[in-house]
Amino acid sequence: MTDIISQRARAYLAAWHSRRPTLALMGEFSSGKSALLNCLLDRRLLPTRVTATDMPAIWISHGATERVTGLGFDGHLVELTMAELTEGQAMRFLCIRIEIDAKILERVDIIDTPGISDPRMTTDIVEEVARNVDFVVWCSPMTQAWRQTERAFWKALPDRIKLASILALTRADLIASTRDTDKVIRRCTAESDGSFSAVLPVAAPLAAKAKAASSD
Ligand SMILES: Nc1nc2c(ncn2[C@@H]2O[C@H](COP(=O)(O)OP(=O)(O)O)[C@@H](O)[C@H]2O)c(=O)[nH]1
Ligand SMILES: [Mg+2]
Repeated sequence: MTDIISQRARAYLAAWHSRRPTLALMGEFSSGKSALLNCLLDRRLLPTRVTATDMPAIWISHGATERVTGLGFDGHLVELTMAELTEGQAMRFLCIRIEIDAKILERVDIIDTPGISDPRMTTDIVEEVARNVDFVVWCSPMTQAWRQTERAFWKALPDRIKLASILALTRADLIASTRDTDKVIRRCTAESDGSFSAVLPVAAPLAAKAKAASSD
């Protein structure tokens, strides 16, 4: 399915981009994007799954009251509820905008993008988002990090955003020794030609546990 992104839809995305610095979570499906997002927001906003998820780009912004809006490929806006999002309605839209009251969103908008290797999804929206975004946190599972498909997609993105971006090596908790962790970090730093500002291990379950312990 390849829907054409209309000029009107593009104009909405550009207007949203101009409001705050924006960070996009990118990577293949099941690379830990939504798990990391939930950590950053300190709540379980989006589902995390092993299989490809039926979700378009999700744009999360600060808002005092919760509001969910779908942006159609033709540029029309539809008010939605969170319940409708989980009912598979989301795929009718190019992008879903969620406004919620989370601390981090006072500083930065966060976009959770569809996995680049999901055969059912077009990567048009990921490329469209990349055009305006300020920086990317590229998620790649540490157990099979920085594959050829990821490298090719990354290479094609604008240089402007690359140097401010981070390679997050997710599922770091599944690597047994720090020696092995260091080895993967070194390999990924070399194979990304130093194009990221940092290559960092990320362990979503440990982050969630640490947060829970600090708020006890
Ligand atoms: N052990 C471990 N599992 C993770 C981590 N991050 C994500 N996962 C799991 O990996 C699967 C895919 O994660 P998800 O966030 O949905 O990936 P997405 O498709 O990129 O959004 C889920 O089963 C998550 O629970 C992590 O840091 N450690
Ligand atoms: Mg996801």
